[in-house]
This record gives sequence, structure tokens and C-alpha cells, in this order.
Amino acid sequence: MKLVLATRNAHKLEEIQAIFDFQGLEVLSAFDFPDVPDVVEDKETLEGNAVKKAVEVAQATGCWALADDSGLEVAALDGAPGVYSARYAGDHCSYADNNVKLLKELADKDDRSAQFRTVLALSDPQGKAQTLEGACPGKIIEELRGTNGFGYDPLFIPEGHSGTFAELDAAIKNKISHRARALQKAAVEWAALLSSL
Ligand code: ITT
Repeated sequence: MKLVLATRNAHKLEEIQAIFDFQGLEVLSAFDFPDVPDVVEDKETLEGNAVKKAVEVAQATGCWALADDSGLEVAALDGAPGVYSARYAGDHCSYADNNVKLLKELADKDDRSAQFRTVLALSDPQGKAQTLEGACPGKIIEELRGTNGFGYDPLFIPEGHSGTFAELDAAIKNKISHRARALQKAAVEWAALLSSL
């Protein structure tokens, strides 16, 4: 059976494929279906957007689909950028623009604690979806460090480490990240379901 990873983010796709063993499934991604329209992420929660992405891609392709919606939640900013992490600095902004904006918003804040959170949604071809999540606590530093990864990685030090996600080896990020934790949970909770596809 085919499973479509409902993302057009190449970094995310690479991480999901490195973390999760899809045991015998033929794994495709949104890049393999150029005619499937981009999903508009207009929900107010990570859960809402994850379900929307999984359901729309499953219904459009006729395959099971797995979507990941992730965000950075900063305590001193009441959980922002959260569900708006991709476009924090405005529509069509770059990762660099978002990092500049985050540093500006945090300039006068002492509390630098934050977490990354991932919600995974798995949808059957008819659009029936289920979700689970993973989080990674840490803190936001005051200057960009490292070149690995993507997004806010150069500003985020995960708890228990001294390097940012962008300084740590990809293999370490892929063991401890929000995405890794959600996928580890999926491997347990959805094992029977995924192996029956
Ligand atoms: P898809 O919807 O196509 O999967 P996307 O980039 O829009 O791709 P999200 O909405 O889930 O994906 O991601 C929101 C943003 O959160 C993303 O653009 C990054 O800026 C940030 N982000 C997500 N995961 C991250 C990670 O592991 N490290 C750093 N930043 C991350």
C-alpha cells in the first residue's frame, strides 16, 4: 500500500524519512503528486492544520496520508509564533526573516523558554483522520548559531544540550526533536494500523 507524506517542505520530509521506518509501505510525498493543490493552512491550531493537510491529500490521491504540522511556542510571547511559525514575519517571508523577528520580539525578555511542538495526522483515503503529538522543550538564544536543519533551528537549544538544533548533528536532532518524539509515538500507537496498510 501507498502512504503519502503530505508535505512540500523538503527538510521536514528528509527528517521524517530518516526517523521513521515505514516497514514495507511504498512511501510517496506531495512532490510525487504535482497536480494535488497546495493545502491552505488556515486553521487556528496545529491539530486543525495537520488534519486538514492529511485529509485533503488523502482524498485527492486516494491513498492514506500522513501530515506534520509543527510550530515554535515561546513562553514569554504567550505561545507565539505557534501555528503561525511559517509566516511569523509576514506572507512569503524567509526563515531568516522569521528569526530576525523572533529575536526582536524577545529583545527585552528574560524568560527565553520555548518548545517545538509537532502534531501528526494520519488520514484514510476517505478522510477519516487521527492525531498524536510530540514536543521538545528548550530555550531561545540571543544570536544565530549553526547551519544544520531549517527554520528556527539556529536559535533553539533543546533541554539537556549546549548546542542549537542547527549545531547538533542531524542524527541527534532526529532522536530528540518534537518531530522525532511524535514519530516515535506513532511507531507504537499506530504500529498495527500502519503494518496492515
Ligand atoms: P508543510 O506544511 O508543507 O509540511 P511547512 O513549512 O508549511 O511545510 P509547518 O507549517 O508545519 O510546515 O511549519 C511551520 C514552521 O515552523 C516552518 O516553516 C519552520 O519555520 C518551523 N519549524 C517546523 N519544524 C521545525 C524544526 O524542526 N526546526 C525548526 N523550525 C521548524
